[in-house]
Amino acid sequence: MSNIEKSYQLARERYAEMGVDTDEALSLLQKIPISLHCWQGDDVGGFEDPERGLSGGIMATGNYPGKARTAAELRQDLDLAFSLIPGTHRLNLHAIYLESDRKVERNAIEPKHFAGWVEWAKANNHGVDFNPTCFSHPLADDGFTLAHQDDGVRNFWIEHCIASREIGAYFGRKLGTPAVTNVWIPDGFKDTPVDREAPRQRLMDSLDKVFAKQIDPAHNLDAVECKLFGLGSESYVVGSHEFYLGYAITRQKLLCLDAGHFHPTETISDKISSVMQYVPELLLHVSRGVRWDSDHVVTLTDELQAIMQELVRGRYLGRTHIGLDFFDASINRIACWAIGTRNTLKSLLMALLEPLSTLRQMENEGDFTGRLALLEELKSLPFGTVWDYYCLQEEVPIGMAFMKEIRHYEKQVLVNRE
Ligand code: RNT
Ligand code: ZN
Repeated sequence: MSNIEKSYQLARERYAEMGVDTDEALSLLQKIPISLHCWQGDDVGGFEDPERGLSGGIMATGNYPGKARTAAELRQDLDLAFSLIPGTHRLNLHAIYLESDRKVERNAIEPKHFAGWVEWAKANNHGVDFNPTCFSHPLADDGFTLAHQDDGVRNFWIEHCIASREIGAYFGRKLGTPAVTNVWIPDGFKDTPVDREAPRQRLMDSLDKVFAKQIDPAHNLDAVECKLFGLGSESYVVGSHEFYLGYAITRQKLLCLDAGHFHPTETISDKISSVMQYVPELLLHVSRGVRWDSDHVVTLTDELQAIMQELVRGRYLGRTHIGLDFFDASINRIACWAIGTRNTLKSLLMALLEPLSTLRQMENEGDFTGRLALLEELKSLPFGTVWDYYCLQEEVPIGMAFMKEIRHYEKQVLVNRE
């Protein structure tokens, strides 16, 4: 027996004393897919036009060498990232990651432009999620897309979103697992608008057109993502939280909550049990805002743990799709995926290792002292040992060993990309 296995046996006993079954927690964890966002691999560039910069009020800062320049490079990087993460996970793809020899207009994208991704996903057992790209485009340069005043521009983006849902459904059909197609648009004003209503009416109308066609939920699920502000849309964002909450409830769409899209002291963990009373399912963009929606790599913060605790305690995992959303160009991009996803899984595991029935009983009986004492004791239980054992079981690197592989890849592959 290896040291990790020996330690695990002890940890397992320690948890069992508290009524927690670590084996069961690990088998639950193994079934939870995380959707890795392709855009961490190339600073949200995409392959449509290498010259075109990122727009839409989001930004990846830094110039760490070795970003992926082609779909083949991105898939190669993703393969490494996935090999460092225990479990079987999904890929979250944006429309600008299409593959084509000639320029394809956004409103003319077709499933065939994503055939390479399907092939790769099938071969590697990844489900795929999808996103229309309503930014980094001349018709989005004035800051408006689905809520644009001009019918022509608005229709262009409606067509793009309709085409995107079809591509989501194509992934769902081909891979046997529904794609979550998430609509996020940057629309908003830098300075105080006079009319806050008209753009919202236009957005509502556009979305109804986008979603007019029924698509089998076994193939595609629609989600909408709100935001508080962006760079250049500091004063007003059309698709605010209230807007999309109402939209998702009335249309029974998935609501996407991005951890970085609220006021800095506002957390999404407390929103989950409220919105779950009204929307069918939830999409999470697990991210980390630092002072603002800065999309930092997810670390093992209190809020990350609180989010996962809510999903487990509220039994929402079956109705929640967990996706990541951050983009850091100042450090190794593959490490970003590995660190952020491993942290997301670690916090899920911590939540799965809670003696829930004891905690609930204490709370229901009004024993708040006991509840506090137990919650605090749990923090120093040998969770790390259970995690290491999980990595061993899933045949992925244990501890810092994942960085050795990244360093090696950096020397062998990434440096040659400059
Ligand atoms: C932007 C949103 C959105 C994007 C991706 C690239 O603020 O969070 O989800 O990050 O679509
Ligand atoms: Zn997001």
